[in-house]
Amino acid sequence: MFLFPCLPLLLLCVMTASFSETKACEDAQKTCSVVTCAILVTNGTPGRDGRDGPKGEKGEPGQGLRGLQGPHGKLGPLGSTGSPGVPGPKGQKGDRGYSLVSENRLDDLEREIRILKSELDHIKKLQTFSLGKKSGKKLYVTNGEKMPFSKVKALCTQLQATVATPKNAEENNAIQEVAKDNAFLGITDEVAEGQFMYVTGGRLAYSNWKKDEPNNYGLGEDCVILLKDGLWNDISYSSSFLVVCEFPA
Ligand code: FUC
Ligand code: CA
Repeated sequence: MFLFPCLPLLLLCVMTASFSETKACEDAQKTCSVVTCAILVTNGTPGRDGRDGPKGEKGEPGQGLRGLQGPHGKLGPLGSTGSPGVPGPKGQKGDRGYSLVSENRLDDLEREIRILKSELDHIKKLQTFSLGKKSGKKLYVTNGEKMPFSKVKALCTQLQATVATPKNAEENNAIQEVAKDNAFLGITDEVAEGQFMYVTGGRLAYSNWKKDEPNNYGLGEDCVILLKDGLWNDISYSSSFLVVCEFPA
């Protein structure tokens, strides 16, 4: 029990031993002769860590769980061209190539077309001149024949034209000059009696009826003729009158 008073001294001795200060111990021994400090100061406290050694060799792959797959690496360099593949199946027979003969024939045809176009253009000019065709005006043509209205319609349609139909006084005069006789006009009231319409469709925009006409005389009159004096009379479709066809302006 008499050791207790010396305990703090011994602790101090241990704490300072690393500095090889045996002096404190010697001092302590003077006052606490029972304790031998020699045993307590044999090993000093560990020194500080040394520097890191050289890097060791790469270890063996670990045995733990595999981590998640990392991102794709960079695109590698282009590989060398592979060997040619197996030839494909034989294709269909191609078109006949242009031989020198057919090429010359094509040139001949093109030259002929150019000449024909030029001749057609010339004939058109002669025709419009001979028929008195005026620029921007409809062309009225007659062959001098007289026939029932149904035949007049059929003939004009065949010529890609319509039956002459005056839409104003000027056109009425032009038809009168061409006809010089009673001629059918492209106007009828066959759909509704008394309601005269254009054969091409639409109600009348202009009329030039003779006095007391239209009168739907006799068994009925659904067609219209242009009289020599330029006035109109309703007439039977079965009677024969001059055919005058109208061509667009
Ligand atoms: C007048 C005309 C008729 C017919 C008859 C002979 O009555 O209105 O359309 O031409 O004459
Ligand atoms: Ca009449």
